[in-house]
Amino acid sequence: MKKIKIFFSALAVMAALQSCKDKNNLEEVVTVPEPQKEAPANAAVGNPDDIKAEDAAGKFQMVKLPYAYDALAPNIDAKTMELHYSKHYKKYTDELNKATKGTDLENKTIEEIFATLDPENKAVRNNGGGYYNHGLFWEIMGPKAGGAPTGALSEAINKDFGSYDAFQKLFTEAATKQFGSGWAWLIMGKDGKLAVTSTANQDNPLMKGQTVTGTPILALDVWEHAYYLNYQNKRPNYITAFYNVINWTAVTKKFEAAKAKK
Ligand code: MN3
Repeated sequence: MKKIKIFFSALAVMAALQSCKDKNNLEEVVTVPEPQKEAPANAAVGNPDDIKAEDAAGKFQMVKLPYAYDALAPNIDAKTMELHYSKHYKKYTDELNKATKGTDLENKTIEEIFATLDPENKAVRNNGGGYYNHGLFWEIMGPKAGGAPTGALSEAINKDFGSYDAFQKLFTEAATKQFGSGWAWLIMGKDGKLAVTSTANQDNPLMKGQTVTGTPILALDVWEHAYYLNYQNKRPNYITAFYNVINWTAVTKKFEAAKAKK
């Protein structure tokens, strides 16, 4: 009988402890939510597929981001990608639609617009550049990418620069030395040869009046908005990280398309 009593007492204590524990758990669940503090610094905020040009019937629509905002981390963090795509890129697209709507430019492709560009038309120059440059930038990056190109592109790089390392040195220099905002490019010139160049602001090598012209096949955005959240003033570190996310398969497609037009 004594044994049974002790057994039941023990059960009662355990039940009391359990209920106490449950209360504590409940309290934790209720008081815990402070998601802002808990979330990792580079947490993605949204889905790129939800972002569309303001003017759904506009001539220029956003290129679909072919991966999630956090797919390029840690090389390019999710928050930077989210802001860059959903705010900056969207703004260029919206402003380009506004600047071309009802004009004869509305009937031209973006490449045709650049070929006959009036450099004084700042709205089309800046927003058209921003629209095209970013569209290419999204396409030539990807997760599980990087390394060096292969096949015909690799051969062309070796022929026109001497080696992949020599190309990379030139491209890094162009991206590093571009003063202020701009872009670094790998292009195919009219002569069919590859070349490295850089442009200021949202200009690009397709625009009439640029010192070096050609068809872009690789682009790197060196505006501070492209790296400042993660790299602050250390642009060289961002450039180094960019090589880890170059989708050489996509770049090779751009290269083949440029070659086919020659
Ligand atoms: Mn940008």
